[in-house]
Amino acid sequence: MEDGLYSDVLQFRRRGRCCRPGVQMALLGLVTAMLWAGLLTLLLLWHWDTVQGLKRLEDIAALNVSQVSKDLERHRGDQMAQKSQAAQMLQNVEEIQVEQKRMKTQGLELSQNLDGLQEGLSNLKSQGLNERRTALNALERLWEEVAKLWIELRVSNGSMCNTCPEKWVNFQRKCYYFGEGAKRWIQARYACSELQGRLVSIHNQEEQDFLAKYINKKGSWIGLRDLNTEGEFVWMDENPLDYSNWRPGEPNNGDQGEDCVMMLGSGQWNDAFCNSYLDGWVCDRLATC
Ligand code: MMA
Ligand code: CA
Repeated sequence: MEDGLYSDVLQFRRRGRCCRPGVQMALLGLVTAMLWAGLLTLLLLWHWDTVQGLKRLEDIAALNVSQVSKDLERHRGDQMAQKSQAAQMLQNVEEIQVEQKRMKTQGLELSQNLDGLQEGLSNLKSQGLNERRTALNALERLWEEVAKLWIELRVSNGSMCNTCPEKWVNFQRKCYYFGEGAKRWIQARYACSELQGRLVSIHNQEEQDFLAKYINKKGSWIGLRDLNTEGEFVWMDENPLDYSNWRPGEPNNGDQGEDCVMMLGSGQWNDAFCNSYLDGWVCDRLATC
């Protein structure tokens, strides 16, 4: 039974060489065909694998692309919303800036108005105070005139009207106090007011002669000064300077500026530095009936 291909192979094994040349060729062709078939199968398998892989990759890529495009779409939407939000915010900021500017101008106007009002108020206040002071002065002078008239009336009815408080000296219708103790002019003025009197005003020669008799020999402050306008002397009783008894050469407004008047020991007057301390000062007030 050793015929055909099998017997050829057996013969090839036994003899070390193979069969007939036709069989040899057929064998070779068969082997070659099998090899090709194997190779082709391998190639097909490999191709199939690759195709499958590519398909998978394509699917993944398509998925990714759709995901990315979705993201992109969403992102675009977000961006648009942000853009419109930003535009809205910009508009709001602009509106706020305009409002801020308007408020600033309004604030400035208000503060200017307030300044004006405050100035007006303080003007009114000082005007009111001035008017009050003037009215009080006028009233005081009026009272003084009434008191003088009253005294004259009483004298004409036979009253003496020469009563003075203790330590005060009477002359005609007035009382005089000859104060002693070093004082500046302003301190002397205050001392007289504490005694319900005023630094003395002198209006005639008789009064001057009376005072000269009692006057402190070292000098005394009297109620005359030119504090507000240089050379314009004013009496404390506000009556005009209708009489004077200056020492020759006075008033000279000496070197430091002399705005207050003193009576020298001789009885003559001299303008002196208001802050000088004088040992004497003379007050007056109306006598009573
Ligand atoms: C003093 C002083 C002045 C006055 C002169 C006069 C030196 O100054 O009392 O008020 O005018 O004397 O010589
Ligand atoms: Ca003088």
